[in-house]
Amino acid sequence: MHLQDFTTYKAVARLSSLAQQPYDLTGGKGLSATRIGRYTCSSCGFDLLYATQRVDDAVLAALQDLADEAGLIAAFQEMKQGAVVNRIDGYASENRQVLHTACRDVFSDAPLEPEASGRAKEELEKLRLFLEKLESGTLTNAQGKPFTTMVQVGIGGSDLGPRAMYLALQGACPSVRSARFIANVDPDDAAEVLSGIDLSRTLFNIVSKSGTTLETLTNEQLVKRALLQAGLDPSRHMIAVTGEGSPMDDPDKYLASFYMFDYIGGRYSATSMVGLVTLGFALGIQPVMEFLAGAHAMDLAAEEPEVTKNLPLLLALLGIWNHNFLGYPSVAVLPYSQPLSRFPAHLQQCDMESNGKSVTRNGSRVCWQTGPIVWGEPGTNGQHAFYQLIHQGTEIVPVEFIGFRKSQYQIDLEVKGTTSQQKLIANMLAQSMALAQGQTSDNPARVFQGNRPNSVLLADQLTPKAMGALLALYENKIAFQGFCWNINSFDQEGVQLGKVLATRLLSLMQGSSASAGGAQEEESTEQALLKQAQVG
Ligand code: G6Q
Repeated sequence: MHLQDFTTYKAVARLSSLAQQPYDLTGGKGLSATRIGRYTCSSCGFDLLYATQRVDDAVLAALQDLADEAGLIAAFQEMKQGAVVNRIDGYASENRQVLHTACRDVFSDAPLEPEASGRAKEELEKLRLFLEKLESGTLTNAQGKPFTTMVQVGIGGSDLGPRAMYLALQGACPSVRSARFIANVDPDDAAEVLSGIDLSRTLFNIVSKSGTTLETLTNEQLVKRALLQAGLDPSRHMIAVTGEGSPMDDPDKYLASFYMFDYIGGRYSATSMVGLVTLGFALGIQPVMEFLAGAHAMDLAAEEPEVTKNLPLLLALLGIWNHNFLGYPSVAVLPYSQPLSRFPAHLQQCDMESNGKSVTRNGSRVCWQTGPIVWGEPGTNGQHAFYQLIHQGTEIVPVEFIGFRKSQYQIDLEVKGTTSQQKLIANMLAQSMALAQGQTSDNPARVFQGNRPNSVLLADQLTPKAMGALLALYENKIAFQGFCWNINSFDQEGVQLGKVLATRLLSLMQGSSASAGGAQEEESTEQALLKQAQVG
């Protein structure tokens, strides 16, 4: 695997010079029919229309050179084959394999990493049997009634991806069962969820890879108390997903237990049991398998060496062009699909926790930009909110639009000659054009400068298979960018310091200052803060 500084690649110098005069999208000829036809990349049911990016053939050729020089495809293949890529050379680090792709490499007899895929298959089989028991009525509540709700209790990677996937797919697979989520240690999160469900028909799915996360363990106690107060036996209403050997790995305590493994990062765990148990409960095993098949297909497509034929690699390199060469600090992911309402939040974690890094895989400080700020909201709602800045603000925000030709529920109405779905897609394409082409006017307030880079990702319908492919598309995009920037996309040291300080503050709140540094004559920063905030 290459461990080379980003700035040392020849293609980087070439791209820097091309960035002095990027392609002009404005005016009549900027977006010709030929250009729209040529700059489209299709894979796994998705079409990426990227004529609205500020690229031309010279830029695409240089991006190809960058991918080749940096050995991006080889790095991705090594990751899938089980190389220890979660590490910083010469320093203490997690020092692990990165094998979320093995969770979906379960369809052939010769998976790339047989051990990890074998374990994934075992867990899938456990899930299938568990769901069968629910279906057949072998597994019921104490009154013999079926469970109708699953509440997933987990945070970060144990919440964001699973929640986004469930919301994305609940409309695609009609079911009598549904899911809710509790993540925040804010007691109002649990209180709101608990107040709206029938506890006697609920299974709580406690999800924590480490089995030590403060928020999740606290919320586990909260739901346990709620069950006891309702006269219910918690051991009949709680299941767990955790790492092997974690403090939560206690099968006696739970009605059922599933494993996830240390080579699957939290933010990459939606296709492990962390995401699949709740999805399986709410949607059934068949959609789960289709979801995995979609993700696996995109993992295979990501091995294509030609940039313009490899959707995840192309999206990654367009992102690098906008961020490192055109200098735009953020990227907005704007799904024109209500079911994808939490997908930007998931990507925010997956991308920013992965690529928000300042040291290389050799431990030296980077001297180039790494991950961008990622944000987004569903369209068309966003159009009535923050699009003003995207069109006319001084900050240029590259946009990744995502849309589907058909709605999920297929309940629609023609009003004034068009359906709601047509209105939705017309709006998305209109935004893409407006950002790229802009508009001239005698009135300065009505000038749209244009040249605001964006791309449109389109598929037929948001099915489980499409969702799997979309998830893997972004996971692989993020991995490619991390390899290119020579950073470790798979650790998250940056979340540790806050946790340590919160523990110190909590011990002060308990009246024990021992862990805050022992007896001190002067008030510590922690004590002063608590006093000033009046929460001590
Ligand atoms: C993700 C991070 C982080 C993690 C949560 C929950 O990559 O590691 O968001 O998922 O902190 O951790 P547990 O699953 O161990 O409770």
